[in-house]
Amino acid sequence: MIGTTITELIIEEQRRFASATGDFTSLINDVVIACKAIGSAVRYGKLSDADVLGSADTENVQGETQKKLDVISNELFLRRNEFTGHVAAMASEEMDSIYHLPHQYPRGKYLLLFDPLDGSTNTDVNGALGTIFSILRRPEGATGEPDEAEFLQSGVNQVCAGYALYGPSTMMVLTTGFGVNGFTLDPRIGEFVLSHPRITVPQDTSEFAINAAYTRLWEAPIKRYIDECLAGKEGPRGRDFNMRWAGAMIADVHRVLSRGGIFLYPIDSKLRAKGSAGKLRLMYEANPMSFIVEQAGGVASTGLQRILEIPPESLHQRCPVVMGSSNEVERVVAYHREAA
Ligand code: P6P
Repeated sequence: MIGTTITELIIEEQRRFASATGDFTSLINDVVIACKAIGSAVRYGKLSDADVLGSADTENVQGETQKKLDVISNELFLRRNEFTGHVAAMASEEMDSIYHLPHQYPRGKYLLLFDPLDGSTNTDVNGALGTIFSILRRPEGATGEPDEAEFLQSGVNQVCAGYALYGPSTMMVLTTGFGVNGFTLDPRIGEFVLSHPRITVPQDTSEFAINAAYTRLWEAPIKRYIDECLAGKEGPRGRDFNMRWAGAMIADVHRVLSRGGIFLYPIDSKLRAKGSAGKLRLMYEANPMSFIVEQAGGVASTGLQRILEIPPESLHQRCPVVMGSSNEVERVVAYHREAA
């Protein structure tokens, strides 16, 4: 008995729409294959003669030194999805501008955005890392070759968001707007099988995730929230808190989805001085993860507004991120309002 695969679940959801053509299901399948291939490269990288875990001699648009796996993962996503006729173009953290399909391939109705290897510095230390993807539809009436403007849609327009987590087990977690389901890769059959149906985030938590090395740079609402957590039982929260920081957003947010928690990557004085709105990227990190967290009953905010409602102005723009257990995120939002 194999259990429910991603394809079966997506087909079940597709049947809700009489007009569905199967394109969407097939696109998800192509994304799943790309994630399986990336997972394999991550898992066996050091053993392969290509030694894919080293650093490439290149930088990405973010100015970050790319790992060979960053480049390989990006290539895998492009190759798997460029010829199928389901997407009209793609956008990646690893590419300055949108990716136009080779002219001989048909254009589809979807736009695929992805961070092919989030947390790639964890490859050096055998830490967890993953792939994040987001699917938008082309704007109504759009024809011909897409341009970047077509991608600049708020997160509420996503038709699908998901991530692959390359940890002790390889998992995929995704939503198409009807809740969140988790699948575990069964290496015996090479399929992702439903293992965590209808994931929901507990409303309360005593566990926060933030990089405390930046404490001196935080703005007042964040400092207040974390200080109160650190004050523990004797402090205003009346209970002790725990802290975790995985160095990969997917790993931290997956833990939040699994047992509750609050993940924070706020803006700080150093980022502000650089004119940056945050560290994490809106289109292919914050938006897909926010869609998933909200579909699981959590809250995803910048501290000042719902992430999914941010009107994008550029493909690689960044934003502050506070997401997870609703009662804790709402408290951080309240502190921002009071400070304002
Ligand atoms: P820091 C990984 O580079 C990433 O984009 C997120 O996945 C992760 O949460 C964050 O940056 C880690 O940032 O400043 O702790 O290294």
